[in-house]
Amino acid sequence: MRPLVIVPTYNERANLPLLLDQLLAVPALRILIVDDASPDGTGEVADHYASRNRARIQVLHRSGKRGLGLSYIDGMYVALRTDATHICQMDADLSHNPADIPRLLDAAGQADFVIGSRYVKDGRIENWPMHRRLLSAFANRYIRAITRMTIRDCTSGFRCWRREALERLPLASIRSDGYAFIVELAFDATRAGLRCAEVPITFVERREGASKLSGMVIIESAIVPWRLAARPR
Ligand SMILES: Nc1nc2c(ncn2[C@@H]2O[C@H](COP(=O)(O)OP(=O)(O)OP(=O)(O)O)[C@@H](O)[C@H]2O)c(=O)[nH]1
Ligand SMILES: [Mg+2]
Repeated sequence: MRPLVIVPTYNERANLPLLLDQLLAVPALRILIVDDASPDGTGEVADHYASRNRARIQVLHRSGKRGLGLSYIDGMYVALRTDATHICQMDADLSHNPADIPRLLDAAGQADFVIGSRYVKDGRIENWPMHRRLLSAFANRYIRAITRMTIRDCTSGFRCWRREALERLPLASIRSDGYAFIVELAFDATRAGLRCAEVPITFVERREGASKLSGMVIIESAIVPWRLAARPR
């Protein structure tokens, strides 16, 4: 197994060192950071770590804040040019625990892609205020009802793809960003007939740095499920 994890960053300077230490503790895991020229210097911190561990850490610098979705797509193209057998994705804010990655990789033995899920048995959320819990729970119900997807946590950004599964997705035609990108990717995967497994995770609210969840992101997320549902089979 040759796993690689893609980590998009925007102003995560305070979280990156601890995150990288924890990711390096996962056996054989290679790390691809995709930074959108963070004003707080996250990109330089990433470069510093990469210069000390070129075998396992790589940094993709993009010019300016151009969005989470496009960061992932660029990262996925780079990942697919390596010999990685499994390509994971996760947030940089320590909401996702690197120590869970081996469980995701394990589950990929019986599935094409695996989601670290808050909404299956034993899944948890820590330190989220009630309004964030309600928004997330509602968003998942809303998306499932409109798109008819059966995935419990379609907005989770903690995932592991078998290389062959990712290769089958129409990455070039994905148009949405933010949470909507995460949802569209899951939708395309289900439409492609890929098998999904969900493993429980404990999601912990970020302690450092600021959330990038904006009104625009929420509006896009409300519209995208309708666009997906209207797509001909
Ligand atoms: N490269 C890149 N990364 C981004 C962009 N926006 C967000 N990110 C990263 O994507 C991940 C998720 O973003 P968050 O701000 O944590 O968004 P969130 O998890 O929806 O919000 P919180 O739960 O409040 O933290 C983090 O690692 C961010 O640094 C972007 O435009 N470009
Ligand atoms: Mg977050």
